[in-house]
Amino acid sequence: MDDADLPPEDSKLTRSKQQWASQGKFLTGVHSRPEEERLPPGQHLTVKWPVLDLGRQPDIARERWKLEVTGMVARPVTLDWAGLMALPQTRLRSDIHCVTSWSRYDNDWQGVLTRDLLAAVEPHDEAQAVMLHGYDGYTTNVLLRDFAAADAIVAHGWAGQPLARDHGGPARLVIPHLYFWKSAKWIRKIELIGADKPGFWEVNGYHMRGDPWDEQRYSKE
Ligand SMILES: Nc1nc2c(c(=O)[nH]1)N[C@H]1C(S)=C(S)[C@@H](COP(=O)(O)O)O[C@H]1N2
Ligand SMILES: [Mo]
Repeated sequence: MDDADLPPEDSKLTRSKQQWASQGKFLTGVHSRPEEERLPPGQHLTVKWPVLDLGRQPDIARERWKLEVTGMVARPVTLDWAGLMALPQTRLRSDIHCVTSWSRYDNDWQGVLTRDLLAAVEPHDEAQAVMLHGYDGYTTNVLLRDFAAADAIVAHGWAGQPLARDHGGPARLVIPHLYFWKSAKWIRKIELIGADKPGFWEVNGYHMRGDPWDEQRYSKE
């Protein structure tokens, strides 16, 4: 029988729609799920980009800036600005998740992928973790496999502009899949180490790994 001969309320489409309504099909399947998956548990969205640090914002001109990549590597390097620029340059977009519960979507970074840095220095097999050092004396630790994530970047540009000093310019690390305290600003030294050991916040009660999807905020759960 042709659906066009029936009253609309008995058509296949009407019956399907009634079924979808009773199942809540589009409520869970289409509308809310993508949002829930993008924002980690306990986080809220912000549009502005807050500034968080220890209160010392070093003023390092690009001409004076240097980045040491050292430790358990075959070919340690000290990059000056020209050296950083000579490495492959990448643009990518990622979200920020700060442990203080704000998240900010769609940050456009420009810089050098950590994978490209690692390819240049050739890590030893025994290297398991990385200590990141800022010009302000800040330190934070990450596992080498987190440091080497495909979207981790030493960023010198944000939204098409040079990275501002208060956000860690001339250059900072960005590791999007971990809480933002792991993303060291004013990066001065990247040190590959054997066993993982705690940096500044990790000594002060924060988690060694800091995965926002597992709410790894503090060292005591
Ligand atoms: N060198 C350095 N890096 C740092 C910090 C710092 O105090 N010094 N603070 C961390 C913390 S706790 C956060 S939340 C982010 C904040 O980066 P933003 O100021 O660009 O938002 O930087 C991280 N990296
Ligand atoms: Mo933070």
